[in-house]
Amino acid sequence: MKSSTSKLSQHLAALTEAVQAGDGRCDPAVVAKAKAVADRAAQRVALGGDYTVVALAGSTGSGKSSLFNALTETELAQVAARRPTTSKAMAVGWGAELPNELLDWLDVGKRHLIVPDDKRLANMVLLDLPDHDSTEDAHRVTVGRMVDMVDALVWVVDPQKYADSALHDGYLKPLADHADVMLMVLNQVDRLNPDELKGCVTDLRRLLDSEGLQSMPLMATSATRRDGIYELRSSLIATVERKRTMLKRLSLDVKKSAKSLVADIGPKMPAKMNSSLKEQVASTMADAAGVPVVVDGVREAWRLRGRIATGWPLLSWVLRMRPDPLKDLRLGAETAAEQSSSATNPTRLPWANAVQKARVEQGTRELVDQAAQGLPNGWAEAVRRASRVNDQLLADDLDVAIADPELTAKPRAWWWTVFTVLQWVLVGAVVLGLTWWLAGPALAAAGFGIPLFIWFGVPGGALVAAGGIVGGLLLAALGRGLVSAAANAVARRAEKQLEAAVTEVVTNRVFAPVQAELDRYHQAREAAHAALR
Ligand SMILES: Nc1nc2c(ncn2[C@@H]2O[C@H](COP(=O)(O)OP(=O)(O)OP(=O)(O)O)[C@@H](O)[C@H]2O)c(=O)[nH]1
Ligand SMILES: [Mg+2]
Repeated sequence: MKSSTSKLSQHLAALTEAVQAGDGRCDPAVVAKAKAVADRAAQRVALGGDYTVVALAGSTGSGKSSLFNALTETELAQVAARRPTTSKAMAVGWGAELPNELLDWLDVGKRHLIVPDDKRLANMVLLDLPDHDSTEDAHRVTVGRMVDMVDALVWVVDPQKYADSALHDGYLKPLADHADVMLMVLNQVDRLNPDELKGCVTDLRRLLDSEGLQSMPLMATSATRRDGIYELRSSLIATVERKRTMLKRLSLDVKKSAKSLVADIGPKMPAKMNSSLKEQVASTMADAAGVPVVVDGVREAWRLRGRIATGWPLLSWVLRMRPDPLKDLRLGAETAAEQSSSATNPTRLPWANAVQKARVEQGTRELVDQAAQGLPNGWAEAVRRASRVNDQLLADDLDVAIADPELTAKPRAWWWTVFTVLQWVLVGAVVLGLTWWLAGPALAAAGFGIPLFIWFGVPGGALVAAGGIVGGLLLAALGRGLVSAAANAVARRAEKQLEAAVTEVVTNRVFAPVQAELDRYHQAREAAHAALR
C-alpha cells in the first residue's frame, strides 16, 4: 500500500533533482515540461499521497458521528444527544497503515485502523470532525485546515438547520472554489415524510446553486435507518478510485518527463578532466605567471647575499653596490596590490609574453574541449562558460601567489655568520701582521723589545699578513661553492612552492568550476535515471 506513493515520492524527488541540475543546460522545453509535472506531482503527493482522505463536517447534532459509525460499520465515534459531543477529530483508516504525517499536521489525535471489507476502500481515511459552529475557535481552525488537505469534504446537515446562515455564509460560500471536492449530505431524512424530503432537497439544492456550488453533489441519508449509506459509501469509493487513477497518471507523467530528460542528457561521459592536460595547463600557467623569473631572482638574491656574507671583506664590499635581484623583481604584497590596481597593466599577467599567454590559452582550450567532448550542446557550453568567467580573478590570484612574502623575506643562512666572523678574524690577522711587520723594526729600535721572528729571511709579520690574505681568499672560495649549492637548493624549493601555489589558484579558478559542471552533468543524469527506476 505504502510502496506506490513512496515510489512516486522517490521518483518525484529524483525528477526534481534532475530538473534543478539540468536547468540552463538541458533543452529548455524539456526542462520546463518536467518542472511543471514535478510541481504538480509534488502538490498531489503532499496531499497524503496514496491515501484518500475524507472528512465529515457540519453543525453539531447533524449526525456526523452517527454517519461516521455507519460508514465504518463501527461504534468508534461517540454519539449522543448532549451537544456538542465530538470535541476532538478522529480518524479511521481502511488498510494496514495511516497517513500519520498528514494526521499529525491536521492535529487528529484519535486514530484507528480497520480491515477493509471492500477492497476498493483500501487506503481510505475517514475523519469525524468537531462541529463547525462550535463556540471554540480551535474547532474553527480544524475545519479551515482540512479543506485544503483532504480529498473530499462531506458537509452533514439535518432537516432543521440545513439553511443555517453560519454554515452557508461562514463556510460554504467562501469555499465555493472547492465545490469539486465537497459533498452535501442531508441526514436524518427518516424524520421527514416523502413530500417534506422532496421539498427539503429542492430547497437545499437551490440554495447551493445560488451560492456558486452547482457542482457540489447533494445526497440524502439516515444514519439510524441506514438510508443512502450505501450510496454515500459508493460515492466515497469513487473518490478513492479517482485519486488512484490520478496518481497513476501522475506516475506515468513523471516517468515520461524523466525519459525525455534521460534522452536529452545522453550517454554516460567521463566524470573527470584529463589529468595530464591539467598538469600541462598548471605548468604553462606557472611559466606565464612568472615562476621561472621569480625562481631565478630568488637564486640570484641568495647567491649575492651569501657571497657578501661569506666573501673576502676587502673585496666583497663591491658586491654590495649591486641591486638586490628580488627588489629588481618588485615582489612583495605591496607591489602585487599596486600591480592589480594598475591601469597600465592590462595583460594581468605581468611576466607573460605573447607566446606564454598563447600557450596558456591553448592549453586551457584543449583541456576544456576534452572535458566537453561528447556532452550535449547545453552542457558543453556550460563547461566552457565555467572555464572562462574568472579570467580577471585568476590573474589577481596568480599575482598574489607569486608575491609570496616568505620568498621575498630577506633570505639568510646561519652559517654565513660563521664565515663573516672568520673572515673578520682573518682581516684582523692581516692588520696585525702588517703592523708587526712594518712597525716592528722601528719599535724594536726604540727599545720596546719586540721579537721579529725572521723565518727563511721573511719577517713573522709578513707571514701572518700573507696567511690572513690567503686564508681569507680560500675561505671565500669555499663559501662561494657552498653558497652556490645552497642557492640552487633554495631555488628548487621556491620553485616547488610557487608551482604548488599556482596549481592551487588554477584549481580554484579553472579546474574546480569545470569539474563542478561535469559533476552537475552526472548528477542530472543519475537523477533522471533514478526517476525511471
Ligand atoms: N432520527 C435520527 N437521528 C439521528 C440521525 N443521525 C444522528 N442522529 C441523532 O442525532 C444526535 C447527534 O448525533 P451525532 O452523530 O452525535 O451528531 P454529531 O454531528 O456528531 O454532533 P457533534 O459531535 O456534537 O458535532 C444523536 O442523538 C443521534 O442519535 C438520523 O439519521 N436520524
Ligand atoms: Mg460528533
